[in-house]
Amino acid sequence: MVFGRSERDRGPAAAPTESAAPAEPVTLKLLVAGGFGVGKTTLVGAVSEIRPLRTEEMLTEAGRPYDDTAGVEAKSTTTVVMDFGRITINDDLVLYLFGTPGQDRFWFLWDELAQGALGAVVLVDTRRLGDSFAAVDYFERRGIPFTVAVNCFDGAERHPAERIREALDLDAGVPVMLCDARERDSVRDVLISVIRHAMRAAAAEEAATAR
Ligand SMILES: Nc1nc2c(ncn2[C@@H]2O[C@H](COP(=O)(O)OP(=O)(O)O)[C@@H](O)[C@H]2O)c(=O)[nH]1
Ligand SMILES: [Mg+2]
Repeated sequence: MVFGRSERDRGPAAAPTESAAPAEPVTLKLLVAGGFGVGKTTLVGAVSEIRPLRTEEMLTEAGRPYDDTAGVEAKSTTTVVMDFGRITINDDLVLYLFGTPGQDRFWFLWDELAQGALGAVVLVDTRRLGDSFAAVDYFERRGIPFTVAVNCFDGAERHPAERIREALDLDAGVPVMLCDARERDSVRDVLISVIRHAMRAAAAEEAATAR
């Protein structure tokens, strides 16, 4: 897949430290993952400057046995392939967001989406925490840096970030934030956290290999 970085021909996962042509912003790719109905499509839509490209389909009767809508009764569409959006952080940095499909039967698409990604957001809903285990596991296994963002749904009990960290058995370095996937500034903070975390992880890796 070639998005954003295609014109520059700088290869996948262009690091922000690489010198880009003057006045050309660096483009980075981030993934947005998490369980079904956790707010991925909402998050991408809240920050995207372009009309988010969505491949939503009405949940069909045929899909019902597979699409676990328990607890998300209001949800009538599902993202079949992915959400796609863009946000300009500043003159030097543009992010492309890819929302991963939430349903288990689309796991085969993840490896394709993950190519060249700098990092990821794992969105969680505290009422259905287990639904995001698979996403945490996926990024841990592949060494892709991620921030866990708790989407604070109305009516959901608020838990301190440390409780979420314990429940998801996260490494101490993984940032955990509370957010509102509908709010642009809130989502922006989460995305900046992913970038900072990914840069720290890259620096730590570099230091380790230099030893
Ligand atoms: N109250 C509230 N509702 C939300 C929030 N984020 C998403 N929703 C709603 O939850 C439902 C599922 O969100 P969606 O973005 O489609 O989830 P996805 O399956 O992860 O893409 C939709 O009806 C959203 O409007 C939030 O932060 N607060
Ligand atoms: Mg969706």
